[in-house]
Amino acid sequence: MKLSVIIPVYNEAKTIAELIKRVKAVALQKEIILVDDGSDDETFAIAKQFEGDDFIAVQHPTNQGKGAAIRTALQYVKGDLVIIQDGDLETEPQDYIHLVQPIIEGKAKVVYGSRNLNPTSGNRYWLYDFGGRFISLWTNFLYQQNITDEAACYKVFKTEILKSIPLTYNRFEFCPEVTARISKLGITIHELPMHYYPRSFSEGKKMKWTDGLKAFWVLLKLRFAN
Ligand SMILES: Nc1nc2c(ncn2[C@@H]2O[C@H](COP(=O)(O)OP(=O)(O)OP(=O)(O)O)[C@@H](O)[C@H]2O)c(=O)[nH]1
Ligand SMILES: [Mg+2]
Repeated sequence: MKLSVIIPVYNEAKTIAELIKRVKAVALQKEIILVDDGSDDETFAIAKQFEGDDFIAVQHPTNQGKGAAIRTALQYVKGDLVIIQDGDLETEPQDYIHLVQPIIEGKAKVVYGSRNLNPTSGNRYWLYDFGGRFISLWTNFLYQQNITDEAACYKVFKTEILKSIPLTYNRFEFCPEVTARISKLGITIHELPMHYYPRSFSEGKKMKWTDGLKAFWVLLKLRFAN
């Protein structure tokens, strides 16, 4: 099975070269699709240098958001499975190898990484940690899932499933939207531990606490509407 790694990225010039090297080093059959989302820094120029058979980098002329970048990337996907990879160094791409296993073995259709199932995960800002756990409980309550980390970046899908659901939100609402729509298909989300090395705002973190409020609302809204 071939894995398509989608990297939606915005202003990550400091980390993107190292991240691409780490992703390329993962010993799986794969292709990498990077979408630069109108960065103001050198991210796209750096990414372009890695282009080759297994790697393409495309660019949005203006910043549209993570969800919009993932939608653009999906048009290029040719693999059987898709994983979302952030453009920073907070995660460990070698985790792909165990995250894809339940799908390859036919035991799951969707697998999420969980920072909370990994006791060695680094410490996050408490508000983000608490907010993330709360959003996971909210997901379980609304959608009868049993997950611990709804907002984790590593989400693996069978390509046909991800392509079959509408993705309508442009920004960080991608996570709650995809969780809600997958759940509404009756699919159980399988979770496995993932590594996490959190960065600070001064190191480039971009999510705001208000993105947590948006996630709360999107999960509620999509439970009852389309
Ligand atoms: N395409 C796109 N990606 C973005 C945008 N803003 C942030 N990103 C990317 O989204 C990813 C996640 O952003 P972060 O700020 O690191 O969020 P995070 O710290 O991983 O979030 P938590 O740890 O879950 O709180 C990074 O790879 C960013 O480059 C954007 O406007 N467009
Ligand atoms: Mg991050």
